[in-house]
Amino acid sequence: MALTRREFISGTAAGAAGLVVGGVVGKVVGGGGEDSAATTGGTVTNVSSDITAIAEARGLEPGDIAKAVKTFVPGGKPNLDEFYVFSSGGHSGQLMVMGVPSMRILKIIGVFTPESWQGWGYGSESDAIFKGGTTTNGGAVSPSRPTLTWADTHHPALSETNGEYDGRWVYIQDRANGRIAMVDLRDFKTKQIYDVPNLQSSHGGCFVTPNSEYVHISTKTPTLRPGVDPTTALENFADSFRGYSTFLALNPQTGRFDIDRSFQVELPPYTQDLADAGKLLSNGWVFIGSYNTEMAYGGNLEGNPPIEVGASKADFDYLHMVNWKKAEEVVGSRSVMQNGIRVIPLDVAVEEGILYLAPEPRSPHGADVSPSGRYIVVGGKLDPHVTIYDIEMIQKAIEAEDFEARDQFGVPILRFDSVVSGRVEVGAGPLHTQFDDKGYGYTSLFLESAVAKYSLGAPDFSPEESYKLVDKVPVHYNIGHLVAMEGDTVKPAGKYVIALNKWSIDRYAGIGTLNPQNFQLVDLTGEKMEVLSDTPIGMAEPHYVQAIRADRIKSWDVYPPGTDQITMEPSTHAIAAGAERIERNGDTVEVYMSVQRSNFKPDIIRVKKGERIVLHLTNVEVTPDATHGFAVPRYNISMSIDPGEYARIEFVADVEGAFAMYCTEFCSALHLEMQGWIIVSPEA
Ligand code: RUQ
Ligand code: CUA
Repeated sequence: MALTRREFISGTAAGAAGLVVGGVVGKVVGGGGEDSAATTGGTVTNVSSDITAIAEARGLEPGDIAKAVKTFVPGGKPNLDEFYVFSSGGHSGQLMVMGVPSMRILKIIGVFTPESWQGWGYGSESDAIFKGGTTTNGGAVSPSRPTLTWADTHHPALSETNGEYDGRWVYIQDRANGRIAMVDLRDFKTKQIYDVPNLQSSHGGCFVTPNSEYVHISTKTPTLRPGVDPTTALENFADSFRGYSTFLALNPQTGRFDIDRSFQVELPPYTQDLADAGKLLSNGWVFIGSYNTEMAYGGNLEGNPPIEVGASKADFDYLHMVNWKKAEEVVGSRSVMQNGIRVIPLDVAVEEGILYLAPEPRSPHGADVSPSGRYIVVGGKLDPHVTIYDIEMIQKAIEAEDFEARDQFGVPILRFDSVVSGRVEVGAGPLHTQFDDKGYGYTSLFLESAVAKYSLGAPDFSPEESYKLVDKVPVHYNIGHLVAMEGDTVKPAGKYVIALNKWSIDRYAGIGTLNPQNFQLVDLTGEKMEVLSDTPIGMAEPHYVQAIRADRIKSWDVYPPGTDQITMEPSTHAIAAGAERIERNGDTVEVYMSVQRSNFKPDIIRVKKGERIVLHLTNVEVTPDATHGFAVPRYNISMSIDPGEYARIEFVADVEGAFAMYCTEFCSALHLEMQGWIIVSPEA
């Protein structure tokens, strides 16, 4: 039946398309109606059931079909992704979220680097987070490049309660600049970037203590001590530099850093590497690997050996053991303030029994604590073994003062034999270790490109069964980290390991000279480990990943009305529909704007050149996913206002003209019409 022109405009078509009709916001649902069952998770209609014929035609092996079925997650069945993976975004500065086993990328969260989809760093209050994340805490910043807008993110850490992930917050560190960021998992957005004092760079972070008391982050390359002239600092390395182990206290309600309760322990100027927080039996300790205890500083054009040669001279470097419970007791009376944080000096740390060392063989990397907290597994890049330290032996050795020596800074070095309970020959280039629910360790083998599986010690295995290599699976080139499901907690889930491979030569269709990284999903449920799938990661080099059971995350669908994304509280500047207005105060023009399908109200803002515009935008929608963008051409402004969200932007209208502001999300059939004007007239 044909509609009249009038009927068409006022009714049927508009309703189906989700327009605003008579003030009622229609909801856009599905869109395809009955005939789109195949895309909405209903009965599959068109796919031929002759699986073998399809496989043959595509050149697939029979085994590929089982792998496909094990990992396929059809649209509309999100619960088939049993785990979320939080992956570092490497030098993209971001954090990536994926589902497991589908390995589909769900989101790339803007953290240290501007991200225009989320309006992160393009004009909203997020600009203040970037600015606040660039201080002189970790050393001066070049005045010609005053805001740090990237990071080399390595190690994400999920918050924990009783040693299990609680799905509340995730932290991620910046290896390049010694910073750390906090992301709230209610909305999957960054809330805080903190420039950690005395850390120019960092590696031993982030790692959360079992009840999220602290998040740990320590130096990578040691930092120049305050007041030292850099000219001769390298030649006087031992006196000029120091490392720092940082315990950032977390606010138990908000997850944010509480600097007043935080502290650092000063460390020798070795290159401190990866760390891990103790748990259960080792709760109260943090373990940090190190290399370059030779303190080599290079100078290959000045007649010195290159750093990698100087740093590999000794057979052993030192595993650092930091007793943070002890540090907590003495920090009030025995610390000094240094760049805004309490620091326990190195000699005090030694005197108070806060810091110990133990030898670790041949270019160590990785220091991973087993679920019971008993074992600390260290890989030696130039040694085919993993070395397994036992906290019970460590504690006895400390009590008995069973030291082989002290280093040149006076730190006691425990005897290797009195703290190591086992070594397993796993293969070439062991790096990082993860754990399953049955007492096994899984270590990545960088040189061999494989994952090794082996038994740890008691209580899961008898002495005869302990420390035995039981399986190995080849992965693609150059695996760095790996992650097992909840493999950092006191109750790992087993099931899968993901291998994070650095190279992807020959794996994917050519995309020019820079290839993606390659994540391989490994099945742990069978008798032998088996690679199930490859996923290209075309966004820099992820290092570490944590995997959490999906049902632990309780994220919001929509914000409570008027929520400020930064504070996560309702903003006093948020408005309800109907309260839109423009207020003038001197040369400031404050605009209270509502945002909903399909308009901005007000949609015209008139100012004089040089006036300051403060825009308070409230998305007054309550429909999940009804996000609107807000972009202003030529002003470098891009914002995202999710349903219920309040967002604020302040800028000087310093360019004259008529600027067509518009919504960047295709939000409704009249999305294109969701636009307006900022008119900047010549100065009065
Ligand atoms: S580190 S593999 Cu931060 Cu091993 Cu990268
Ligand atoms: Cu709102 Cu497009």
